[in-house]
Amino acid sequence: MGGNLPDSKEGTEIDEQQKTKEPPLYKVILLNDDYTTMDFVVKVLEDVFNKSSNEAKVIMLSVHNNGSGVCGIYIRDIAETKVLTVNTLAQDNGMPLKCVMEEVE
Ligand code: TYC
Repeated sequence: MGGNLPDSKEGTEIDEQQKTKEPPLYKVILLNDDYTTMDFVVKVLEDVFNKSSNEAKVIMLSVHNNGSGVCGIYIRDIAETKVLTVNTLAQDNGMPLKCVMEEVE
């Protein structure tokens, strides 16, 4: 394997690159709406994304002012669980809050 490529020795550079390749990462994004309360969004950021009270308020206000905002970056399984947790919490509490994920470029 990898024998005919110039400047590579079998079992060295190319194999190492394949072995150490990082998994894809996903941004978890909160979307703004007109009805979810600010307190609910802050609590979600604290409880689901482990943000401090201050960080949670800054992120919530950024989403409120800009339409969306990144709450964290995770491997796919973790990102999917965060999105499901937020959307389920929102539904259970009668809030229209939506959370989505997007692969990091
Ligand atoms: N815009 C909402 C309000 O004025 C607050 C809000 C912030 C809603 C962030 C969703 O992701 C959100 N009550």
